[in-house]
Amino acid sequence: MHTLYWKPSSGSLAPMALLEETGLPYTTVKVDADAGEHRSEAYKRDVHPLGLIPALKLRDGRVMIESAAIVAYLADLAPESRLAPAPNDADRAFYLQWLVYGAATLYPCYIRFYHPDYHRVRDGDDEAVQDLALTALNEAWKAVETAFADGRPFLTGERCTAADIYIAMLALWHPDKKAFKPACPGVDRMQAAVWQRPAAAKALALHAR
Ligand SMILES: N[C@@H](CCC(=O)N[C@@H](CS)C(=O)NCC(=O)O)C(=O)O
Repeated sequence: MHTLYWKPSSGSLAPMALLEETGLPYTTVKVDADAGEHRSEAYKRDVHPLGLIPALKLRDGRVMIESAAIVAYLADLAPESRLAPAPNDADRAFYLQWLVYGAATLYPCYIRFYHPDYHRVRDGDDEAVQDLALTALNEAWKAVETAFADGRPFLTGERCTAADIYIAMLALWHPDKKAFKPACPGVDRMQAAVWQRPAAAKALALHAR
């Protein structure tokens, strides 16, 4: 049995959606971030060394971190869910590309935007940090939109993969939904399709505050 450490409105959404989609048995630990539980020495020692969410305790008791890695791991663990192209499928290259792009390029823009204090060098920096983060975020989303130029419903083609679920989570966090929709219509259609899936929708409902 896996155990997901999660909190509402956070990067545990995609891992939980994967657990729901795959039907793998799991339990959850809801981290009381408002009380600072994730910053405790015990949490950093036993769960996440940086005091972040999510984390996944594996069946053997070890704990893995990094939301995209958790998503990829779960998709591979349940091949019958067909959420990960097989290693010998050329789509696998782009599946991995978008998963890692989400984690390495989009996610950090959000952290800069929503936590300008983490990047503050001097008092009064926050607005400039947020402006730069939003510009970088919108540039980064433009690149994702190119995947949908041929009208395909999902990032790698006709089938929803774990990368779509991950990117759909990140699309939800955009601070300007009104501007995002017309700027990235392909991403917007894809994310709406992801959240219509009953299993993903269950995780989304739990993550709403
Ligand atoms: N690279 C990490 C980032 C995780 C992360 O930044 N999580 C945020 C929530 S979305 C968090 O735990 N923030 C708590 C804090 O900053 O105190 C991953 O993808 O798992």
